[in-house]
Amino acid sequence: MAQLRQYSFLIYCLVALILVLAGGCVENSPQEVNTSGEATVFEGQELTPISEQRNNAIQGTQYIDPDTYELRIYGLVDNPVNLSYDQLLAYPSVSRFVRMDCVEGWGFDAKWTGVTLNTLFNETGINSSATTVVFYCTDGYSTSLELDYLVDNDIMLAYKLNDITLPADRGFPLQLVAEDKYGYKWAKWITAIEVINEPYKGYWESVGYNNNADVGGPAFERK
Ligand SMILES: Nc1nc2c(c(=O)[nH]1)N[C@H]1C(S)=C(S)[C@@H](COP(=O)(O)O)O[C@H]1N2
Ligand SMILES: [Mo]
Repeated sequence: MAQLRQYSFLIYCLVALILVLAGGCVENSPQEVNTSGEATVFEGQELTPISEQRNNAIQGTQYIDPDTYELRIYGLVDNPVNLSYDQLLAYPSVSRFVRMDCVEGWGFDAKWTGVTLNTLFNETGINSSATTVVFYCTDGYSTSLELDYLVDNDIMLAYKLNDITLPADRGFPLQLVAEDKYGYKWAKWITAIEVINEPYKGYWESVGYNNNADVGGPAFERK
């Protein structure tokens, strides 16, 4: 009888120990955010604080009302769509550590959260003749990328930066996270996405910037 009591006491101790250890594990994960709730580390990599990230815009900051905002996807698709801000947020989200490099030589490391174009293209369907995707923005800016690049790299439209809702000067509601491409492919304040079947030169590309825009590659198109 005494032996049985001893035995159950041992089990009790073991369970208590497991609970304490499990609790410790949860508490062990550090608070990797700053005072404004901004993420400072993601996947073990240090993030540039938003306050230290530069920005660039041809016409200054655009202010978009999320209540009336619509993202239109049209062109060589089976079902054109108009998506509200809330609809965009309702899709499954992805988060990634991605560095942005402007062709002028500055850049920053950030955590980006958003919806992938593949998720949206899954909804619209894509015509088999499509080759190119054009992004149009409220400031008159535009740029394009090859469909294969966007699909193969599962490129996202970000609505959060370092866990913070994308600030107005950074492209609210959406900035394209064009991984491994120069900053001028990272369209901000996107309101329309057109799928076409020929090359397209955007704002900077039409004055000579390389339409390929691979980071590390030539900044200008060869004459
Ligand atoms: N709509 C719009 N998107 C834009 C631009 C712009 O002027 N208008 N500038 C581009 C350039 S040249 C760069 S380097 C990046 C800078 O992004 P950031 O302001 O978020 O740092 O935005 C790109 N996207
Ligand atoms: Mo840029």
